[in-house]
Amino acid sequence: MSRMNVDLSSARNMDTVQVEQEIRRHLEQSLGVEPDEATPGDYWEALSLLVREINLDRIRNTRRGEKNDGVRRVYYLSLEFLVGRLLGNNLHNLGIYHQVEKAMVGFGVNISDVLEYETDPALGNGGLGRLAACFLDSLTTLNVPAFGYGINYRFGLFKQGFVGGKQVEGPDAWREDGFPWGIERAKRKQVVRLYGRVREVDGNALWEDTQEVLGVPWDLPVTGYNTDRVNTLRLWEGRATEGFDLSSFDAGRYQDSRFREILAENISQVLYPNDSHPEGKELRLIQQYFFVACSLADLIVRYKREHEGWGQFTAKVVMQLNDTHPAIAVPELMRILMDEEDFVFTKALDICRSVFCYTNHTLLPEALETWPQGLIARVLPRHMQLIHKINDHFLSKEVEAQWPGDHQMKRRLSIIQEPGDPKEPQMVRMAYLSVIGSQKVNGVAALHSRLVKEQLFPEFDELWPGKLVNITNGVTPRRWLAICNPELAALINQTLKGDWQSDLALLNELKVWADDPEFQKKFARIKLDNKQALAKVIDELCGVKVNPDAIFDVQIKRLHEYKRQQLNLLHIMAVYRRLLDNPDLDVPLRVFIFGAKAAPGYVVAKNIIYAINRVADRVNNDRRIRDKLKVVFLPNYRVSLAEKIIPAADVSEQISTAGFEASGTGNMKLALNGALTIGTMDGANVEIAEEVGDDNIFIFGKTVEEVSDLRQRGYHPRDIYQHNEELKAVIDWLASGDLSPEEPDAFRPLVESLLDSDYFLTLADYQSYSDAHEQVIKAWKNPSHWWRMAIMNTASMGKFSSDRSIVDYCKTIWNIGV
Ligand code: NBG
Repeated sequence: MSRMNVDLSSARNMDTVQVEQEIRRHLEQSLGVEPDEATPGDYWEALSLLVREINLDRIRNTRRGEKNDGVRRVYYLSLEFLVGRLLGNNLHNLGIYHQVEKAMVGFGVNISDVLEYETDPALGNGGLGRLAACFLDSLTTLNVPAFGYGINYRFGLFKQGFVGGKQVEGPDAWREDGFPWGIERAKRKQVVRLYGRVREVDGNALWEDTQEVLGVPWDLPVTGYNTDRVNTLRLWEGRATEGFDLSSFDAGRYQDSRFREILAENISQVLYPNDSHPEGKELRLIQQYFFVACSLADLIVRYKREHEGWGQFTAKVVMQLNDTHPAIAVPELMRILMDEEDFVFTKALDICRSVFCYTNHTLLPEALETWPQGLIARVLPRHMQLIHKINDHFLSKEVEAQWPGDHQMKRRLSIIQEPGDPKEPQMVRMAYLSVIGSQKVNGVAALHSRLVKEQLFPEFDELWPGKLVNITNGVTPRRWLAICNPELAALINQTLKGDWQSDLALLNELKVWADDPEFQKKFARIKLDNKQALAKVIDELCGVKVNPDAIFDVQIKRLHEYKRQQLNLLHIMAVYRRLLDNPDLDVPLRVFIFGAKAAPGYVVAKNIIYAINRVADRVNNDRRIRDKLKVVFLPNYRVSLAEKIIPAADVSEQISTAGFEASGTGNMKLALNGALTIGTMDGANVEIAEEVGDDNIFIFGKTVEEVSDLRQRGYHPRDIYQHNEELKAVIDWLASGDLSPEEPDAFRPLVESLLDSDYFLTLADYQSYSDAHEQVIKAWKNPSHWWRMAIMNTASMGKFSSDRSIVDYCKTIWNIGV
């Protein structure tokens, strides 16, 4: 391949002519196609190869600089990284987006068609995975030396389709057609051991008779905004060790050697599709250990290359455990330090407690991971021993010192949970292991962190004051405003001095324009353009025509009863009935837009999707209501779809039961793009309300305290149902079979869940929610008021940049100067 004509490290300075030459070079010489024959897919590939070339060059420079400086690095360990499409983001970060856009015009190709060609790497479920991706973006932007470590799943989160309104899941082989961003680094492979047994020899533990699998790294370069640094997201892929294991083959143990291959090939096959509910399967535990073992071995090699001895380890390495999924890293590092590096137990534990930090993302009891003790003992026998050792030390020394002779307390804080029923297995509480093995533990929004202290880990907070902290989540303003909403970004650029993309607090200066009629007009015009674009997407995906003048009311997030899509649905059904009762009702046009995947085994969640689709079908085809109401459920919600919906949203539904949504990040993205929140006092909504002010948000529903009061008094959803005529009517309608005559009992799971337990207090918050929607309508009817509120929302989102979150992590947790 001929050499590139420009200096790679200064891609920022490339002009349109140079960019055009480079694209041509890749088309002709990398792909062997003539520009006039090239498809958008060819252009996508040529551009991706160009960016890859630039990134590789910068990666070398970055590494060289780091080696010389002996830097402290952040390692972000996460089973999920929902990075989204990479081309647009990289071009933007490299500062050549506009040059490329112009060059493409020269080729007669529309850049958005080219960007649209890329498949989303769906390596995550939802908020937790997307947060990891925003954090990598900000780490790089802030020039923090960092690695992400995770798994290169062959199949990402399933593809969602609807058949007759019901969710069907299909495989997502996202990199089958080639993915130029990944760089395989076979030479840096690691060997991971599993199963086997532990033998004590002279006081040393030998882990023997193990099955071995290979982890091969696959690197994604992570670029940042306005920096030449390129960090690395290193994703591990499972492979069988070379060839057959002849020794076991000769011995006739063919099964054993096959087993190893099957095991290795399966490890990185699929992402578990569960959000806020762990799977508890052996393969999932193996995935966790596999990526942790590869990552630790890899970072220790890097450390040893740069430093003599272990003396500097805690100064140079910090590992963030993204939820408890990588918690097995604690005993793994103990094993390396004690069994391979001759550290004594207490010293090894000290090291763990300096290098590990743990982020908690949920309070849902069923979402807090536990593993049967017997399972860990079988898959990772040495690790189970070490967990016991950590636990014994913790209980007999640390808990004993704080609460002498308190056996109840020891039971309560033990990593090993005793079953209520002796027939049930003992369970290993991964959250406790993470807290005990870490330096700091953080929640992801102020309210959530308070509840982590008060409800989840009060004893740990008493034992180690200051260990539990809060870092409120954030989102990258590059992807979630500059790139996904270019018109709004341009308006802000014209209005503000300074670079809001690297200092989002600057948006605050927009507030002086909030009442300016001209500015409002421009802001509203941009929203309308974005809504027109989304209306096209809706027509393509759902076959429903929606009017861009309507209120676009959006709920996009995983489907879960605590997030309460069912509350939204009940209200929509009520609105429909009101319109049937009085088609002349003076209400604005409304379009309710959903996007959500349900875990394949979550019956009620799937039932809610089906109900929404059935109601949508009915509403959208009912002439009597004269298009005043439309309901659409966009299939296969994912990052790239979010980028189209968010800039077009007028209303953002953040309606979880108070105390259940740890933070939310969609709430931030939507408000940043000028949508008004209708929400409960939950997660980061509380801080959003604080920033925008009570006048610029629609808050409803029970607070955390009211929720727990109500529960204590005894909650009876049927009483509410009996006393609220409208609510009763819509639930009866759901139960009647009218919406799915061919299957009259179809909505029984949902109806029963609402009337019999209603654990998430949907009915208790219904009236307040419905009233809040009346306030939304009132505000919409006064456009200057509405656009003032919308502008105030965009202007007030400075706090929610993931750059701010990362600065907080650096200061509060990682001890890194930024
Ligand atoms: C999710 C929470 C969200 C939060 C993200 C990122 C899990 C276990 N938790 O509220 O539900 O925004 O984490 O912190 O996915």
